[in-house]
Amino acid sequence: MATATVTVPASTPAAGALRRPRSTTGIASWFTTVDHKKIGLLYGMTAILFFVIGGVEALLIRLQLAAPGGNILSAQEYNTLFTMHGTTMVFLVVMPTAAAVGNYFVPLQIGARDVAFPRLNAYGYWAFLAGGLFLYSSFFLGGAPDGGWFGYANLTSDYSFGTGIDFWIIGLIITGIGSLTASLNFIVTILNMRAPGMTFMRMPVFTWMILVISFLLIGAIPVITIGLIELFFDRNFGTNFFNVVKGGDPILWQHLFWLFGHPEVYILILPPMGIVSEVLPVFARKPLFGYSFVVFSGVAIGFMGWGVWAHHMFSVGLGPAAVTGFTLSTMFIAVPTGVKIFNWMGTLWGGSIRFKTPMLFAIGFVAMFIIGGLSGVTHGVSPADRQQTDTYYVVAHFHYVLFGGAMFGIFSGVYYWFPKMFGKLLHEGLGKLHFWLMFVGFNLTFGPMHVLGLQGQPRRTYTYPEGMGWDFWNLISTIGSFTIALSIAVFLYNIFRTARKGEMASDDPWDARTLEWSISSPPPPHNFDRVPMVEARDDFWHQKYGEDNEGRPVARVRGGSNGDAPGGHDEHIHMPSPSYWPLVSALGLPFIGYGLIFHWGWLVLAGLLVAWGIFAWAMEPDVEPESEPEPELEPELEGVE
Ligand code: HEM
Ligand SMILES: [Cu+2]
Repeated sequence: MATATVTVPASTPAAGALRRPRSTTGIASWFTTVDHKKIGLLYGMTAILFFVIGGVEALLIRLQLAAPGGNILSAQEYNTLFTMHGTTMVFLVVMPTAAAVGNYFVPLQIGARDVAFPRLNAYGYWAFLAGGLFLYSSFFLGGAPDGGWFGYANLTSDYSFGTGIDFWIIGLIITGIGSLTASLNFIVTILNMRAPGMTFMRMPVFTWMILVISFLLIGAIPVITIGLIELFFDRNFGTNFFNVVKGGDPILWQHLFWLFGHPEVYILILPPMGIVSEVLPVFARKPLFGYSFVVFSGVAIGFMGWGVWAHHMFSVGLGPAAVTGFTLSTMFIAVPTGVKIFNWMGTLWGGSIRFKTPMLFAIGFVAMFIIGGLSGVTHGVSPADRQQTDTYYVVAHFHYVLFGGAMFGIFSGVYYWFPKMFGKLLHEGLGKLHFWLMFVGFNLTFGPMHVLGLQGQPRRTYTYPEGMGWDFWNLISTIGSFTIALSIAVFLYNIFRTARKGEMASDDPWDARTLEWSISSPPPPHNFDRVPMVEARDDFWHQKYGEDNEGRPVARVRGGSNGDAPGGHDEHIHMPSPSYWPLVSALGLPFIGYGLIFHWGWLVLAGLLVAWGIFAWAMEPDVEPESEPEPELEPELEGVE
């Protein structure tokens, strides 16, 4: 096997810059990695941790509401818990999960060796982690935020005390920096680093959805960041953006938040929709029905999602013209969503379906999302929304789309891609147990909330009196939430058991369709020994199967995966090198935050720290990681590290 030759750029390290770490193995390598696969795993593990934390917060809320007159939590504790639960699930679980799966699989799906900006990619992860830890440090530094996940001003400006809301503001700004850098990376990678022949209309749907949400993030994060900065100024520097007494306008905050917030819900749901569009064809053994319709309805949702934000404000008095306009735009956006659902049904229709765990979660996604979508349409009818807004009917709606939708889709992806990432299959029996416990638990938790909401139970209210007729369904809902918890325990046990004694997986255990299955499980650090030449949509499927006269797949004779591919290795394989500086630079962000909230000294220190990291990052030389075969260097370069 020919060894790859690698040229080392003739730059010499700047004085004072740390020599770049070379090792890509061992614990330390996780802090310096710029490998998209490892960064994907870091995002994934962190998101699972925050999911468990957000889940425990939800269980405490449900315990408090299990019966009238609950006294497990005080009103203040209850406010803090639903604020942290909602904020955690949205910003620290569902959003980073898209970054996790996107980081690991987008380069593999388009035939690339890494993302366009590997160090910026690492920086994005560390900024996300720094923002999450910063937010949670508020529990130990004066109290966590209590103003709800959408932090309406003036509640969060004039009527909230302590520093909790400041932590919420700065924490979201820091995670926002992480989201922006990740999005920039995805856009440049997907537009510039596709393998030859990987045209846009051959790109897997999941990669398409990551492209759409990356543009949504580039548009939406600045909007919320402006609002957050204005809110911080109102709280700390005496400005009056939202102070109506001084000529400000609290409704401005709502416009800013939901102009971000509604595209945000598509940022949450489009990646799981992309995952489901990958899983359904594989387990129905049929190509995705209406591929281009699924892709372009996602793009359409990306555009239309900017025109509906005020449907969250039907009750604030925008006036009949505005309310009518947003009612219509909200109805219209149901159309591209519906198109996707019918195309998924079309994919299942007539397929030879294998009910493996990834497929169960994908079908669960479609079913639960339809329920969430339909209640969403009822919210769009503005007079009806007057009855529904701020009640448990709304809580039911967004859990059907964000849990029944997003989380079910995410779990489908975990069971589907786990063997590719780790070379082992999650236990199928435990997977099915996880699915059914979660499916039943989920519907027991959130189904009754539709009834409670229409019976008038308000959200965000820490207790309720007897005699309201809400007791039975609240108890059922709480039992349901603990059933969900049990299902998650089964899932975590499955991971633990598989790590210890799981069944080994082949490179293509599901007989799948896309490029990531054409290489080994787990993939080598450089992904592809030879950059693939793509000739069709579902290229890997067409590498494996031709068609007989009736269009039925006929297996082709092929070599093994990757290394056995005809033609072996590419001559030259350049891989990005590990670096400390993304971590160091990101670490400075929370210090700035603490400096702003408590003391100016901190700010100076943190500023220095950040500045230093970026300088060294820019100046550090480009060297090859240790894992690469030793290059035959040109003699005159000997001894230059
Ligand atoms: C693990 C199971 C879960 C349970 C039992 C649960 C339960 C609840 C409950 C009872 C509330 C309402 C609190 C109130 O208004 O009084 C709530 C709020 C919320 N939940 Fe969940 N939830 C779960 C998972 C999720 C997931 C996966 C998401 C996904 C993004 C999510 C997002 C939210 C949001 C955004 C709020 C609104 C918080 C606020 O009002 O500020 N939840 N949850
Ligand atoms: Cu909305």
